Amino acid sequence: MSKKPAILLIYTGGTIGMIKDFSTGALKAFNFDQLLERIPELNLLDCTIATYSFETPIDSSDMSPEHWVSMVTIIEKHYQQYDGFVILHGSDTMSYSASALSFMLQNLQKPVVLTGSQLPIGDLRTDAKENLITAIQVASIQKNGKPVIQEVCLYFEYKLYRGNRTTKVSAELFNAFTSPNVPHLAESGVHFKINEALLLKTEATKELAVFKTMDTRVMILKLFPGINQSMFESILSIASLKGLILETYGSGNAPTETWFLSCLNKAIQQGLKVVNVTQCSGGSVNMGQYETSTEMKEIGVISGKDITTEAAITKLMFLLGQQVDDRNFKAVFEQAICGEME
Ligand code: ASN
Repeated sequence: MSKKPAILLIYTGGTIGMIKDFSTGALKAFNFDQLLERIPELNLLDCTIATYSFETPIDSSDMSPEHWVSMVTIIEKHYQQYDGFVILHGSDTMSYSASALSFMLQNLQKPVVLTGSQLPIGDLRTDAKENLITAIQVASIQKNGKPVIQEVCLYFEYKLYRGNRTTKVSAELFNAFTSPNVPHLAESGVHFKINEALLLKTEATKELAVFKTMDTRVMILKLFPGINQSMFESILSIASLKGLILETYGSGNAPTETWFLSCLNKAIQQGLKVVNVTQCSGGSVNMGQYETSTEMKEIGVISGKDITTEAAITKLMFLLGQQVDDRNFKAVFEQAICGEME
């Protein structure tokens, strides 16, 4: 008889892990050791589940690169022991964490599935149970004794997405995430349908590579009509700033005013890495398509292509952390590492 897949469930916090205290009516984090007691359905799953909880569970608005390092360290430490990893995470910054983890955990041959919920697990109408149960099932899927999913994913409201392609789009709906530029990888209905052609596969000979240095000397700046020269100049001249995600219009367009381009040019000449990402929720940056982006291309702005802002900022932290040298930085950024861009 073949062995049941072993899953490690890592609890970081978020709405999913809260229950109502019936005496006070307030939401509080529940004792994760009692997970199987609270959700007896988990005993019916065809896998074994071990749990690991952050000492202090957090609302994901408090998420930081240090927490990402903790997550990848737990996975690294237990990589051989488990067949799949499920991370319970607040939904607010889940797309940032999924993106960061995809860069920090390379050559994955096992699934890392992030999930959470919009309502606490103790709420009668909760979406937490379905998300949790199916995320564990996803992490347990095997073919010929090997995990089918070998990448960092996000499971929410019946859909499995590539984690670094997602973005949170609703603070209200259960259907809180979308993957604007890449179809979801799988969908849960009466049957669980996987689009195998979309899945990332790692060569079996490659070993897991874990990266733990993220450089946070970065910023995101969203353009808007009326952006003013002195504000723009002061942001670009922050002494410690190493990388900037510039959220531009449409297919990567920006003002053609001289002050804007010369300020950008000066900053790039001084070593600032500037990445052009579109404000649109779908589609790609294509510098040179319009006159309003041609000059940015000429002065060495990096194209973020169809990357999300969440993946762009974490990729920037990651590549700066790896100290990719100046000459190659643009070319390295413009190449996909793990399916985050076209
Ligand atoms: N504020 C919560 C969090 O991100 C929201 C949630 O999990 N639904 O931790």
